[in-house]
Amino acid sequence: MINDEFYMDLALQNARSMKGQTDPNPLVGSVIVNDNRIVGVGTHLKAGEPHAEIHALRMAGDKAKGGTIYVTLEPCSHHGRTGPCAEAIVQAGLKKVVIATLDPNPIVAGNGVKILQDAGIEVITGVREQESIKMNEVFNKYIVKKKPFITLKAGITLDGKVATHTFSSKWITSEEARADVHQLRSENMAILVGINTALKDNPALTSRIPNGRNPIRILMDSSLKIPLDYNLVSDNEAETWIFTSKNHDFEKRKELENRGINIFITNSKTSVDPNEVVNKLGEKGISSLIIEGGGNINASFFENGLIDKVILYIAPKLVGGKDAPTFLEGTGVEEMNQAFELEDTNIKRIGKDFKFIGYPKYG
Ligand code: AOF
Ligand code: ZN
Repeated sequence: MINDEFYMDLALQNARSMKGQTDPNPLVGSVIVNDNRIVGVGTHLKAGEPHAEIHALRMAGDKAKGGTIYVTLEPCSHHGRTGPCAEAIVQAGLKKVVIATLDPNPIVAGNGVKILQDAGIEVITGVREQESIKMNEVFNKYIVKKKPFITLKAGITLDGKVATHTFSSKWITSEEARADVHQLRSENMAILVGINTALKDNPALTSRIPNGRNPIRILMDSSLKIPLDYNLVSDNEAETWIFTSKNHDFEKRKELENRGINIFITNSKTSVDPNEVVNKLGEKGISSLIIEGGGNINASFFENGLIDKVILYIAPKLVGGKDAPTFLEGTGVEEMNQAFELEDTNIKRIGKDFKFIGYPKYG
């Protein structure tokens, strides 16, 4: 049936297909309907470019007048890199605006709706609200906290291992699951590993799929142990930023900087505090980050309450061995009732493997 949900679904679907190319801006879609006909469709494509509503209004031209516009996010009210969409909607003579969810951006948050209502336009909010909120989980966190939305990703066996006791790890999951990981990388602005993983695997951390976008590679390396011929610092495939401690190797730092590697010196003399890394990335405009680090890095992000989402690719394999590394190490919690619980969970088959998604519940 053609109803508000039908048009909002269309706007949501268009918005979703831009995943990975609008950040740090949100995914936003818009549809204009007049006399039961779609007269304009618009989707936000890239930060700095016109917002979804503007594309739709341009397509509709005169046919927007007296019509209804569907938008997955409250039209903006501010003069940013582009003009306020709420005013453009008023000017175009729309009669009704249907919104999925309000914009959490503090400079908009309800002001867009106010502009529309003050101009006498009928405004309906909450159509497909949960879908829109979920679609913009990254933006919703970043715009309020100015910190990246952090996804912990690991490919594991059924017994939670990331390698055998001899450290053999290629490959745990199937090709299909690995392709999905490359998609995930291209949807995130940055990807982080610790020096132990870098030394063990010499990863490139690039997105090897057609049209894949490489995230910025973040390495936590307190003494700058990364060998100069390793991929992260020699392949020039993507930017690499290294977070180190005050007591790093100064000569090595110069060599790395000469190669265009960005070095951030954190406050500790011996280690790198994940909180400092995350705060700095937020300041630098990084809205999404995947952690693909070994068990200790993963544990330290978890223990600091920094993980927003967990994605596990689980291969139906068992390797056993008490010394085989798992994806979450550190000391671990003491009592079962202190376990990190995941909620809003979902699991689906992907090739021979399973993709598990869950959101840690803190506190
Ligand atoms: C909309 N429609 O399609 C988008 C919106 O830097 P600017 O000017 O692009 O502004 C970015 C902010 O505008 C962003 O943080 C969010 O609040 C809103 N994004 N709003 O009405 C859109 N992309
Ligand atoms: Zn706008």
